[in-house]
Amino acid sequence: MALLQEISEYIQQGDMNEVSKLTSMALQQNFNPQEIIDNGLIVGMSAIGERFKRNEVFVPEMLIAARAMNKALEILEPKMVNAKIKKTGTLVIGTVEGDLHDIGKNLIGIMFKGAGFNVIDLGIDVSAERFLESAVDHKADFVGISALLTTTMVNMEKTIKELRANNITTKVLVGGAPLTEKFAHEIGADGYAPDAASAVGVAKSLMNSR
Ligand code: B1M
Repeated sequence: MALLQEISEYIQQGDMNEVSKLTSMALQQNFNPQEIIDNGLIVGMSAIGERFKRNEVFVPEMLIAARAMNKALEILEPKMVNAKIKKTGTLVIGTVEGDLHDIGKNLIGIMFKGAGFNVIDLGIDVSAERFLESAVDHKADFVGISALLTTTMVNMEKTIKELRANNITTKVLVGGAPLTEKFAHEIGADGYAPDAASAVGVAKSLMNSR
């Protein structure tokens, strides 16, 4: 079986040890980290999501798959981040209140670190007040908010309102599978990125438009 396909299979089985071993092996075989993420890890996560929808697997299986993917990202991160790049700005990022999904948010964080940003990761289930506090404390250039549920994406607007009510003009970038550009615009976000590959580009174009 091809290596990336094998990674996807072990993600679905939630086998963290095999996923870690094969991810390291793929790096040794000169696979590009992005290729490992897109064609191995994310393929596996999407497959488990589909199986969840069909009631073939349940929350615990999704949880162990996520744990395996986060472990693989830890292995890939040093290859994607060049510590010598001059710092270009600060991003405060978190998953919105009520939402526990962190893989997409972690990937966005890695991409921003890779592009030379200082990244403050507030984790999951982050309240509007915590986003505000951290944006002020770190003089953030960007606040990044991630949501994976249709039931939690509405909480993004609450965060943006909290920032604006306190006269924080920091650019807000939103993303996550259920979002659309139209929704992002409606809730007052400055930018929307559909995936990790485009998020840094969106942020940079917002910086240039200041
Ligand atoms: Co959940 N879950 N989950 N889950 N889960 C989904 C999201 C779901 C689509 C599964 C399904 O039904 N097919 C569904 C949501 C349906 C909906 O609302 N539209 C769902 C559900 C229903 C639930 C629960 C309600 C299940 C339950 O309890 N009955 C529950 C909710 C808990 C909560 O959050 N309050 C739940 C729980 C969980 C686990 C905790 C078990 C686990 C998460 C663990 C973790 O993250 N550490 C989990 C998982 C793993 C998934 C799936 C399988 C995988 C998510 C993932 O990591 N994808 C997911 C199905 C799927 O996605 N196909 C599913 C890989 C990741 C790289 O992609 O996060 O989309 P993603 O990130 C992308 C883009 O969205 C974008 O870039 C990223 C990289 O390209 N992006 C941004 C993300 N954030 C961004 C921010 C940006 C810009 C771009 O700017 C700031």
